[in-house]
Amino acid sequence: MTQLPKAKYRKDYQEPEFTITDVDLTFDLHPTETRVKSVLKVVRQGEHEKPLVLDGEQLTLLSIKVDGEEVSEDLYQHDEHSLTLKTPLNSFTLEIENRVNPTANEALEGLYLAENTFCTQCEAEGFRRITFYLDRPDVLAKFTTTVIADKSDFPYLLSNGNRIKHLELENGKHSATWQDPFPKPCYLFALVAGDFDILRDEFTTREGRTVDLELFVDKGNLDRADHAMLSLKNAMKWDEERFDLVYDLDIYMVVAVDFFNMGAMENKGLNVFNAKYVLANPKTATDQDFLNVESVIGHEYFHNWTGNRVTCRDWFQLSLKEGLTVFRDQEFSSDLGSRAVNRIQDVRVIRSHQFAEDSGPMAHPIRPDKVVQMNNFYTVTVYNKGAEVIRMIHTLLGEAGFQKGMKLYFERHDGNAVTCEDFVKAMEDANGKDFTTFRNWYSQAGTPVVTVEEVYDENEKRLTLVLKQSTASTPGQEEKAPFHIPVKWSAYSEQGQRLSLSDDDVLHLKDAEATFAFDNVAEKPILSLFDNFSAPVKVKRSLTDDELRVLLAHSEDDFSRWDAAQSLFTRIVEKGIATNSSAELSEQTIQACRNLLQANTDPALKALALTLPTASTIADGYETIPVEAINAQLKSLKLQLAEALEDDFKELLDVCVSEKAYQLNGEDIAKRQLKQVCLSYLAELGDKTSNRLKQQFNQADNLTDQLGALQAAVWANNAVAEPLLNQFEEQWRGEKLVMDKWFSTQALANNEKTVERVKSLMTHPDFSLKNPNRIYSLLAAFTQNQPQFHRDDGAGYELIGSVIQQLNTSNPQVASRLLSAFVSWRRYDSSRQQLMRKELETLRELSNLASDLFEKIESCLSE
Ligand code: B3K
Ligand code: ZN
Repeated sequence: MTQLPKAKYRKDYQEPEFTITDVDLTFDLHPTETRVKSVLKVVRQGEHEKPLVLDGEQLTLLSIKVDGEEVSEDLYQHDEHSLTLKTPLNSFTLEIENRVNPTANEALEGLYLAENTFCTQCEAEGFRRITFYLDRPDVLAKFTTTVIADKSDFPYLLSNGNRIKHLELENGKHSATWQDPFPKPCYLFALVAGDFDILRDEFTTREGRTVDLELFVDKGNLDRADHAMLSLKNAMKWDEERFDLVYDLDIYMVVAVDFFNMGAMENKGLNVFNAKYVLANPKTATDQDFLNVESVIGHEYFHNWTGNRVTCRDWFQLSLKEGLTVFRDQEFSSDLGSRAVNRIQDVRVIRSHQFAEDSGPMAHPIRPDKVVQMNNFYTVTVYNKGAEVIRMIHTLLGEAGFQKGMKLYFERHDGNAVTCEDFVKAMEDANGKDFTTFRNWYSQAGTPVVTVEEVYDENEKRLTLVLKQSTASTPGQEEKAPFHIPVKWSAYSEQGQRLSLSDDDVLHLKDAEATFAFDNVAEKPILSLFDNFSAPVKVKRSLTDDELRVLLAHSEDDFSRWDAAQSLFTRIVEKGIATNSSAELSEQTIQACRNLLQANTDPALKALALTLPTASTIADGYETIPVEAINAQLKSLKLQLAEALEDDFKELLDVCVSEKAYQLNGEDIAKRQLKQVCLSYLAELGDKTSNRLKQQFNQADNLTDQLGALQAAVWANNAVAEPLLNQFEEQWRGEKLVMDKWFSTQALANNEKTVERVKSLMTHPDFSLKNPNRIYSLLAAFTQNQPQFHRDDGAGYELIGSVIQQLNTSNPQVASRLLSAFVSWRRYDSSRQQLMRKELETLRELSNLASDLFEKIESCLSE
């Protein structure tokens, strides 16, 4: 490495010394030698004589002019990362020409060419790989963009805003000019050139304006675009109704591409999407895929206000737009679908991923203080915990108060680049509240642990509830101040009747400890605490199994019912581990599960409640993770449940099997979900389920059921697993997004041949280390396979370590995502620690280690 990557600190923020008001870009697209001409109106900010320093990476500088005059060589300096220009002028036009090579760009950041499509990705700091610029989000300019390319290969030339010109040129070329009237930071710039099929539609805003909607998909994929279009229209309508926010341009374009590092990107007026979040029809996409399309289409659309119209001052403020926009997309999905199901799924993400991040060496507050490589901070903490923090504000203010805060936020900050503090202040001011303690959620990392003590005084008829909070130290933050923790709650009798102990359904824990006393309490109540997961905390509490079963059966809060089931299962697993024996599932718990299966409850909630906690959620409760024991206990518990409830599962499965053709609606989705859970339990019972599995696989008229049968078979190591895998491959070979599921299914199989299987699948014709989706579906999925990735001989580590090494130079962002699997290495036993450490050390020695990997490895290995 020539130079060690340097950290940036939030506290060092300084306003820009220059700004850019107008940008005029011309791209002469060529696969290996694209020429970029950039004309910038630059204005000095404040009184100083400093030079102008523009960011630029991997660019070939061709020429530089100020106010039309070539700049002499002694007045500028060009190094690996920047272009420095000395000038006494306060306001001038800077004209730069440079060259880039889109074909060589496998990192998929900046301008790249993949599968005959030119495409850009600029967030966070990719624009500097396109041309020299002030690549920071607090420089907002109006962009005009002209794209020139060969017309037969690239009939569609797209950029942000409205198309103002189209010209036929010589040599079979053409050009299109786009103008975006809204000033924006360069991370929202986009350009796409290629050949597509287009789905067109319109949306009429509530002000009566017509917005053209255009969805660009690969040729032949029009029959998979309808759901994305419908989702977009639903999102536009929902944002008007719930948030009072109306779309602002006359056109909204979404382009689906195959090569993309993440889910999608909210570029102004021109979203670029990973095809997997656009394309869906019942044969090639599962119910979950349909729901994901809706949520990601919504998310990117909602960014138009929360992210684009009001953007981030600096990248430490990322959660300003991401936490808020995730909250908005979660609410969108909940308003359109099942609120309870959505909530439970969101909590599962927090518990199995965010809690782990918050207790590891990369733990950071939702507003980080220190960053080496910004791409490393698009995390479950910034996004999902960020959304939980917004949700707590919503809990504190209620819907009306929250919307009042949003209104003030836009009144104050529309068109500006602002901070998380500005958001909190708007919420406070609009409601006359004081969020001083609440702000600790922004500044402190780590998951608070809330300890609950309950004492019921039979004679005094008084209940005393003591809540205590503590948060372990995280890197760079030894001591933690108390958080403001909202505790939603409800109370029940032993028979499950709802009791009313107070009018207040939220308790506020703001100090290290708080005592709440309730008088005139006739009988000992069972409290349902943290209803709806009202705060992202861990709870320590000694409820009896009987009490948990009462909550499971009777809590009025669906999340708490699900949570009670999860606690019951977790206890069984933990007890088995502690006693080193296969812990028994009690008759009462079996009966509680049976009651649930037979209850008049949403089938999707039954499915979720009967799904065992993930290995990583269980692991979170241990300082040193007992890999084999967790695996053995989860297996044994699943088998015991399958045996005990066999008849119930069979009966329900038959009830859920539909005679009707596939339909995408909440009721049918829920039924298929429950059917899948039943099938996956029955698959544990061995060969007697084989026929059912085959039957469902062969008769399915949709991918949800077909893949469901395949996964149940493979994950239970059923005898039909191999034949079904072969059949699936035969049917879907070449269908990339469907084959991704075939890869994941095998990568997640819990059997001792999985490492070898994954290795050999890397040579499959449908696999490629160049395409992020393939890497995620086979290799990232494999790292989530606790027992097999952590195989005791280290074969899993070696496999992923060697892939990271290969990706270090070609696609560091994707490499860094895979590296996350090693970050918690200290949580494993000493033999595994050694093996994981070896991989980390090997990577650290790489001569050209990417900053993305460098940052994570350094924090992992530092004492
Ligand atoms: N804002 C983008 C993520 C960009 C990631 C850059 N490494 C997508 C989103 O959150 O909507
Ligand atoms: Zn986002």
